[in-house]
Amino acid sequence: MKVYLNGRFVERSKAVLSVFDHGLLYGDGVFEGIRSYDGRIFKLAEHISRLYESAHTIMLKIPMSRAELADTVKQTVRTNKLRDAYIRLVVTRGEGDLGLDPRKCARPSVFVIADRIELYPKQLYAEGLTLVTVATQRNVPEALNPQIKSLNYLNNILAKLEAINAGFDEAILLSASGYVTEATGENLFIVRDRQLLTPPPYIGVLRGITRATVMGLAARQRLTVREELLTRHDLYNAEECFLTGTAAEIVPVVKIDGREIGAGKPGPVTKRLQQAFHRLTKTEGIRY
Ligand code: PXG
Repeated sequence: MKVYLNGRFVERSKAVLSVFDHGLLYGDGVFEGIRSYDGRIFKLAEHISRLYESAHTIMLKIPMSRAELADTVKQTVRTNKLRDAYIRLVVTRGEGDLGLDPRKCARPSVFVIADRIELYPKQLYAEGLTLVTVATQRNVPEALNPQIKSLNYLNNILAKLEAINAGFDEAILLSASGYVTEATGENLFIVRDRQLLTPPPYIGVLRGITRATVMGLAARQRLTVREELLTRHDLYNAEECFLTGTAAEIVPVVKIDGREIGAGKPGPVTKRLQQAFHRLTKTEGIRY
């Protein structure tokens, strides 16, 4: 495997950063997770834009243009001869001294990894997930806005640990006032009366690229799509529920906190959206 690192392609074992990199010392950096399907990178422009937005907010200047970065991503997948890939794009503050002042870091580090995707077991998509709401609350936007896709994912990891300790694969995080936000790396949707509902970004969820894609597909299937505050009660009494994310795609959810959702198996709306999503991934992406 060859990794792009600061202007060069290097072997995996040589793809190393300094222990003084503030990405490591402070989680000071931003990232994107992208996928390619059958030789096409899905939503590349959207991922690049979101990376630049995250970087802009933390005042991190990415040392290359958007076009150069997009080309680098394509080249990384090509170099590794992958047609179906999971791509990790990371920009860190770079090497500095001890002390969190970002001005001490001379230049950001940029790296791109393209690897095989580890698909979740097929069974999971066929049978659906069992989720649990956890005590760890989602970061409040006023403290650390979830729109910043930063290297600080401890909020999500703490929630994931809680779910694992309780014997579940995935967690649902609530806001400080108890509204539903999202899973640890996926957005959440429910179906009710031909309506597709998902929490609004201001409650503290990432505006997922898969989320936006699914909202578009749903509108084309003449479902009403709305961003709405959701409670746990709303989840328990939904007809269907699913999660969306670059890695997970669309995963049905069949049980939450011991309550069966709908018929307790993946529902028709979820299945139709999964089909439409898979068609789109095969036709829409940027060739490389
Ligand atoms: N919420 C959070 C908190 C995320 O981190 C999503 C929702 C879904 O967004 P997209 O744009 O992917 O539809 C994410 C995405 C990983 C990994 O390696 C995590 C994400 C994406 C890719 C990989 O765990 N998070």
